Amino acid sequence: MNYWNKAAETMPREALEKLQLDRLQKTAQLVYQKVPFYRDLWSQNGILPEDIKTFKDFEKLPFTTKTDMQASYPYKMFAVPMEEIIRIHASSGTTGQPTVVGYTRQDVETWAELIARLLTAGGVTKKDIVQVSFGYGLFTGGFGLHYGIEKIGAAVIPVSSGNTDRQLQIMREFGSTAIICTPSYAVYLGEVIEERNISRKSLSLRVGCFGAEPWTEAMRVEIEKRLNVSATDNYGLSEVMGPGVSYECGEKHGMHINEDSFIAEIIDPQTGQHLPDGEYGELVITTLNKEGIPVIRYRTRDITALIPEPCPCGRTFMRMTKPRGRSDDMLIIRGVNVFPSQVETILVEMEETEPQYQLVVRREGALDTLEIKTELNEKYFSDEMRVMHQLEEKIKMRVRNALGITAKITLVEPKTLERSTGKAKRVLDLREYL
Ligand code: DLL
Repeated sequence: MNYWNKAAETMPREALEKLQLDRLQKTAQLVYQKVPFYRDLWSQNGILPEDIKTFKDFEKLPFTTKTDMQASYPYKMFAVPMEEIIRIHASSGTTGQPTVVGYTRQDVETWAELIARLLTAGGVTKKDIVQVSFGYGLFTGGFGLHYGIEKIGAAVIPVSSGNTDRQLQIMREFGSTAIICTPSYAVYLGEVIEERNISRKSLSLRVGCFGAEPWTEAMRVEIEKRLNVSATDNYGLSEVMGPGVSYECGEKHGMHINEDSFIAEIIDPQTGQHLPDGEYGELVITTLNKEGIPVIRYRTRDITALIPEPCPCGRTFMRMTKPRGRSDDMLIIRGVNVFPSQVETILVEMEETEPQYQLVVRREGALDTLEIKTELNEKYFSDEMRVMHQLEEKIKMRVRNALGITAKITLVEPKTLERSTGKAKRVLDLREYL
């Protein structure tokens, strides 16, 4: 079994829970003493850090939200003086004010360790040449992965995002054996490889570690085929670290949460109450060894479920399912909850369409409407309106059967929907809220 840190990754649950409680108590003391936000919030609720003696006590702590992080812009959540901070990143801020995060030297070291685990689990070894096509910058993807790759001793190519022809030239001429990017960019790379008639033999790729956005099992099959790699998923978010929160092993069935560094909880997003293992809800994360910005019970807005069964790989860290998307990405169309990933599964499984799509939501009168734009596979293109219409009807039926809603299907020509070199934008919500 390919572990990076066998002792940590296969620690017996009892020892792991003891370690978690110990680290939690230290983190609670730290934030209470150093971060006014927590001291004020806990005081209002009559809580002292020494009250946390068990995991049940922990559940009394108030949640931290994205809004709290934004209100602390830029440095008010930091638990150490600036002289201890050696790196600053920020979330993209697509939903309002960006959140700024700071890392101490120890945080950067811990981060590299957690990334080394995900790379190793995904099949990367020191012999690999790893092309990082995540953006290097305030986004945590590029630099986050970079230090973990160096830690395991592989050769990192920090090409960053963009310029697809150059990416492919480097991939071929430098002999990249591993690729790190978003799954949507991986699909695009595959598409351009085909378009340029680049022979698979001229490429040395064998593994791909993808993350930073939701993607389906159907998309994995597509990427593995197009890039000729073994593809694994990994998850994280800037507010609690960046990449490195959870990662798939060779089983490719759920992502192991680095539980020596994080406590994961699943709550009902409406009531805030815990949900039983296996039920989908909002993921809440507490950091256990962060120094720069420790966070307590951070509401990620990501919808996932915990998989309590032990994994055949031997890791004892609990797994989470692939997130379905963020609770704020969930569309409610005429009362029906729709995640873009559900549409993705339908489209990717159909031969007639390419794995490229966009969902457009409008309000017409009092009704919400959903339009699904998807690209036609070249082979199925027809000049006959009737044939195209039949195909649209076929997709419409599948969507209706799977999701219970009627959508307008628009087939567009191959390669006409916008490609992203980072996170794909799948939803265009044109509803006006009065
Ligand atoms: O996307 C960190 C990251 C970089 C993770 C590289 C993995 C690889 P943010 O930009 O703060 O950080 O965005 C975090 O992206 O709350 C999820 O909604 C989504 N997300 C991240 N990874 C996955 C994944 C990085 N594997 C937000 N599956 C999170 C589904 C993901 N969604």
